Amino acid sequence: MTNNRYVLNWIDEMAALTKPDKIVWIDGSEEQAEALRAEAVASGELVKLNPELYPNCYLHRTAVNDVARVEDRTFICTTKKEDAGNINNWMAPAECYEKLGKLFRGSMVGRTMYVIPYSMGVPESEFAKIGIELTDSIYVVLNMLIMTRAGQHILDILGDSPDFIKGLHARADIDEKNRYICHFPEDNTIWSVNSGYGGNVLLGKKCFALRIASYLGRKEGWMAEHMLILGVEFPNGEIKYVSAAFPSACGKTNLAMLIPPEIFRKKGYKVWCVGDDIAWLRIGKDGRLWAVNPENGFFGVAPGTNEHSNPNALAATKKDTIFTNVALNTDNNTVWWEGLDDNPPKHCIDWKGNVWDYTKYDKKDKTTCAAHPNSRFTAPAVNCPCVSSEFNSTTGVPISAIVFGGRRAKTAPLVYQSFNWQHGTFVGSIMASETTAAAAGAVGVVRRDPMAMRPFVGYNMGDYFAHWLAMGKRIPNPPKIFHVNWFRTDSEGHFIWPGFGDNMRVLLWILDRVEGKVDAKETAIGYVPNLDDINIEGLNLTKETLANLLDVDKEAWKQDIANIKEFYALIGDRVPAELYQELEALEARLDK
Ligand code: OXD
Ligand code: MN
Repeated sequence: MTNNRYVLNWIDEMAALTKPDKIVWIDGSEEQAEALRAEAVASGELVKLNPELYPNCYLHRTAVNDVARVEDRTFICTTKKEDAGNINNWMAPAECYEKLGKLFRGSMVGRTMYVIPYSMGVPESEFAKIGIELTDSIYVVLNMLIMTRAGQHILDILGDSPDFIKGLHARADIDEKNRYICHFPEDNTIWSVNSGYGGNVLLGKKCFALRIASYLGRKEGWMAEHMLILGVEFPNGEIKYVSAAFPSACGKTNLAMLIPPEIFRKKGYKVWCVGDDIAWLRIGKDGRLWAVNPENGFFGVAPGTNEHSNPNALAATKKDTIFTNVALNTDNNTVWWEGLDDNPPKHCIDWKGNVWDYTKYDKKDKTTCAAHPNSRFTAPAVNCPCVSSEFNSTTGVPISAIVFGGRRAKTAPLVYQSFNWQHGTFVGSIMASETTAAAAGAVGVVRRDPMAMRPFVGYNMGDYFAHWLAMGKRIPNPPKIFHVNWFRTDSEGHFIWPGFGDNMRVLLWILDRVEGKVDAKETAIGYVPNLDDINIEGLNLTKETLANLLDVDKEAWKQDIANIKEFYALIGDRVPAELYQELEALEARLDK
């Protein structure tokens, strides 16, 4: 425990509000975690899986109304509305404390309040930041023990300092009409109520490591980004690191754990995963940008994860993992999800807890799914066969390239390089994804998602762009910035690029560019590869098809411009003038 009066006073205050029957401090020991697992199994909160096939693995089902992050119920509570900006929902702090205070009041009567001291980042590292989460959910405790570094040692490191993020979570009634995920960046505080779903309640993740951290990063001169971090190892043993931002459902975890195609593996190329979701970046003493993954585990989407798409992620889930909302195979007490294999279990309980009839399963109809489409695994990073040896490094890894990406059927080529940091910031600011025929709803609807941070920036998006520009001026040796699009389609709507492991071919071009090893073609949008510089050996893809993948369709881009202008206008008057200059320059180049 601790004598830290800031911690103790705050816990007293929160306990007086929520009125738990008892308070339990999470010490990080295996004995305590095991006792909590047993308690959760006894109460039905967790199902223990087959200990031979899935040692120390558990299944949890959330309420059916509580299966995803809730952007419309997520608020940034700054004193001034304009500091939260137009893209975020805003509530005045006093109003929000009052409103949520009513929901928290007495919410833990008859329950236990768990105190979880945790660090985002290796605690000994300069990057690290401490948080304490108070929660009435054992599921949250056990997930936080996987996703963060948690326990008594964090309190010891905190000592008497008031410098920690205060997180309060109560399940309350899981009432979706009163569900709130609220951030008070000026008070280092997060309040989350009426949810039990990971993204809303594991407060170290999106709430702290992105929303609060992005605010702190701006104040303190560093960056918190929705980025994976990977290392490409060359046959000579040298490793170059890349960070990449993609909107949800664009294969971030798959890219982070990529297995190179055989022709590259044979030559000795490897890919190492440092992180699959969040990067904290700081300028190093050597003038480069260095990154750490502040998390300690993966909270990955299960459906679609299989031996082909991501064997590394699958391997990571084979022990010490908590599954959420996947299906339970009752023949052998294991888990299943759509896309794991083509053998749906004959005897199965679906994610809602009902008996599931595999004969009624229709791949095209999501309502017949056994696992929820957003079902998850929470797995320790150390379980991943390709986890980087730098995963626990206190200094992080030096980033050579930043990659932005989206899901665009026509507009964006397979890959292009920005002209410089300012232009690269512009490229990130106009990131977008389109809905495809595979998803329900209208096809081709563009959602702008700057740097994949639209749901995660803890302040005004215009100020966030300005922070990117300001960082660029301060980094003596900045990474080069690229954009990729794995999702270009042909006239029949089929994906042209094979993706997955073959994305290695694009990563290698990117790193060749960083090293100045290859020239490129200057186009209106940036530098595009010369045809011979992307290795397509062993691929069933002609040079002509590659040319199509790399083609810049000026008309499609001109149509995009109007949409970008509308989006900038929506963000409002804090969009930096430099980005409007980049937009004008792009328009002029397209008209040439
Ligand atoms: C996530 C997300 O859960 O981005 O990582 O939605
Ligand atoms: Mn994410």
